[in-house]
Amino acid sequence: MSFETISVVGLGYIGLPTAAMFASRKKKVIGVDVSQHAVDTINRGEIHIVEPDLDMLVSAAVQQGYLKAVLSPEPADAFLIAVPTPFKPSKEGEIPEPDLSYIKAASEAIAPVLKKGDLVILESTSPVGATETMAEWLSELRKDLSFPQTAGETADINIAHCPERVLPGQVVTELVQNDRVIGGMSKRCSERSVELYRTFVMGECVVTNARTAEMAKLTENSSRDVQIAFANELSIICDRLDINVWELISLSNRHPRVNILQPGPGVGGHCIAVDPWFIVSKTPELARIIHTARKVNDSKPEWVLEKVKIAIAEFLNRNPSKTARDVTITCYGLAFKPDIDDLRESPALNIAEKIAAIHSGNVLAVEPNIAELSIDKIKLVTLEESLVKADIHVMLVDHQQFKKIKLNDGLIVDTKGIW
Ligand code: SAJ
Repeated sequence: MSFETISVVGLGYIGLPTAAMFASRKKKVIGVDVSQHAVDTINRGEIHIVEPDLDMLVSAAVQQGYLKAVLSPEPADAFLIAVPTPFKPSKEGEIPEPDLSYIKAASEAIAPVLKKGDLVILESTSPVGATETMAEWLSELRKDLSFPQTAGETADINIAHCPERVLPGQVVTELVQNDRVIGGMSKRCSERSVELYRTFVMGECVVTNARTAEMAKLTENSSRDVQIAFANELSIICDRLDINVWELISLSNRHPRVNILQPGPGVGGHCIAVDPWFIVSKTPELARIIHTARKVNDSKPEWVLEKVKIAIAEFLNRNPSKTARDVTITCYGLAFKPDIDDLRESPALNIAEKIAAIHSGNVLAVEPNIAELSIDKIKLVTLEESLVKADIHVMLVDHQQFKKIKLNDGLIVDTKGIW
């Protein structure tokens, strides 16, 4: 049975591009989101998130009648769930637990419209076992249908986990080009999922089971987190030993089997700083390196703050007639990584806020990718203005615009090694 109508539940950074991609291949796509604003914006052919080339794709899909957004699910042949999986609030020092409430809500929303032959795919990054849990929720709600956990290959509803793995900023290209991990709850579930993704995926669709697919996604992001933690730890060691860590890494990376990543102010975004916790919370006594890496990366902003305090003391030492009130500090970059405008879960923003909280003088920020900033005590300025006014320059994000700067005076705290 082929897929005439495809429903994507959750129209965020992953769901909306995926919906638009199916629509661009002339599939009828029903996007579902709980946000009226998102639904209205998409139905006007516009987008509510920032991602290169997505605006054109969505506008064309809506205009040609292949994509529409709605608040509650309608019948379809395949349902892709792409809702957030954050973690639950936890106390300082506790291991955060994943919050599956959005997946549960999505399951409850689609259950009434499911029919025999439908395929349900969980795309949200999930702890191991979440796909089976979702299948249980659905079977509880639809006792008239059979599901793969009991009916296997003959199930009325097929279920798979196919994690999204695209890089923010390159979503449109990576959705098509990347290989796809397809974790069906049965062979048939995998086969049907491959058939669905083949609609637009040019990369290979590699089949496994649901639990391995869940763990594969968590492993990819944890691997990156551990490698960045190694670089961050090196940067702290090198600072103590008076060695330039960037020179050190570039020398070590000349070895044919060494490939160290880059240190920075910490790890941000909604994925790499979150997903490793899904492994740690499942197997806390076993996930020792993954847990330590999280702690190393999470503690880096505090270390940077200490460096800024030392720079303030150094400035006052050099200028005995001045007080802290007279010292102007600029933070260069607030986004969670270079050349994007996304400030969510950003270590750079976190450091800027911490500086503003402890410093009695002016705190400026240069962030070329945003037009306004409404944070108490931090004033958004142009690069030129900062270069004239700042006494201490804190480099937090290596945006293109900052790489060309030549600083003539002022103290520098450079977390990215570009000055
Ligand atoms: N970072 C460093 N040093 C580095 C590389 C990155 O400090 O050498 C920092 C960045 O500045 C940023 C954070 O790590 O704060 C994460 O950035 P990223 O570019 O490594 O990754 P994300 O979070 O934008 O996207 C990741 C990707 N995963 C992998 O590369 C394994 C992407 O493919 C996933 O789809 C995405 O997570 C996701 O949605 O899970």
